[in-house]
Amino acid sequence: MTISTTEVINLYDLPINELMRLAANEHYKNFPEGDVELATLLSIKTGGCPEDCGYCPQAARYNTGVKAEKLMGVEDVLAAATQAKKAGSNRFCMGAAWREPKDRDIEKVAKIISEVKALGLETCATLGMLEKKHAKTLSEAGLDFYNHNLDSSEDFYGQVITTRQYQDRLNTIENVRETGISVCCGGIIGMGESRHQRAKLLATLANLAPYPESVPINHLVPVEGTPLENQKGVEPMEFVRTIAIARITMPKARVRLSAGRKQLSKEVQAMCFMAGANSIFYGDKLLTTGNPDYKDDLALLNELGLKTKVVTSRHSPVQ
Ligand code: SAM
Ligand code: DTB
Ligand code: SF4
Repeated sequence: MTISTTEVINLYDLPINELMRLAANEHYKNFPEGDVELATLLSIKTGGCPEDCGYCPQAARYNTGVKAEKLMGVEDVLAAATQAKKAGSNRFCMGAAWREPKDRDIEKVAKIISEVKALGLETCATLGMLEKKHAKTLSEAGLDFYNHNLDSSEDFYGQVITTRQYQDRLNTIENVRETGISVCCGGIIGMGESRHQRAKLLATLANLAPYPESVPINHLVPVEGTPLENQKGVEPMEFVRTIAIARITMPKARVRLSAGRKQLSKEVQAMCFMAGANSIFYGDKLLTTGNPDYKDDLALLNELGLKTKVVTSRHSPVQ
């Protein structure tokens, strides 16, 4: 069943108590445990990216102070993954600042993935555009999820990114799907888009067939040196509404309260969990910018009485 932008707009326009009730119903129906998934990020290849994404500190063309580095070695990645596992993380997400990986990059990343997987963590990678043959290699290496965000509605995309087309993103998502890897796909809120454009992004995500298993909702982190450095973002309640609508329109997905949590109060984060968010990025760093301290996150979840997701991996956990 497809969802129209108008239907999403109508959800945005609901009184907050009605919107939250609809979201809470879907949340309870599909996730009766009410647990929160913890996903830890690691930038395995930082900076020097040829793309021009207006929000991104890793684009080579902007002066953001992020230095270009080479792909990390397996041992260093494994050390970070082991730490994440010890801290209770469920999923290890590896990010690379590439437009698209080359054959030799895929070989190296495949090796990294199989070793991280062997630690008993779910694996996720975000490496830019992906050809089908590369997706297949990653799938065979044990990749559980591929993150590739649509980021905005199609009609806003060109205002933020000119070095690729929206259709390129959709093609990669299709290539990933076809190899059996689960899709992690969401967007960024607060880049200067209208509510109508936010609604359009949510409708596009919900109408992917099937919709993504993981939906990261990022709030823009304005980074000095990027074209969006002075962008004001959205009111916190608009962000909460967006999370609630993601829950209603993609009821079985893990909706992740993603980048931008450092700018959100504990109370707004709590409202996001009540609106149906059931995943967070967990660890002191996102890719290049900060994230709340993991001890503070555990304290917040504890204060709210929220359980964290139990690891169900078939692999033996690290001692
Ligand atoms: N290069 C790959 C790509 O673009 O798909 C993977 C890495 S890229 C950094 C992954 C995602 O990070 C982007 O799609 C975007 O959603 C998010 N992101 C990057 N910079 C951000 C920022 N300043 N604020 C919020 N989200 C951001
Ligand atoms: C996603 O949706 N958000 C993450 C992850 N997927 C790769 C990245 C956020 C990056 C924020 C800016 C930075 O730390 O560089
Ligand atoms: Fe490169 Fe990804 Fe950053 Fe865009 S978002 S500049 S593709 S690392």
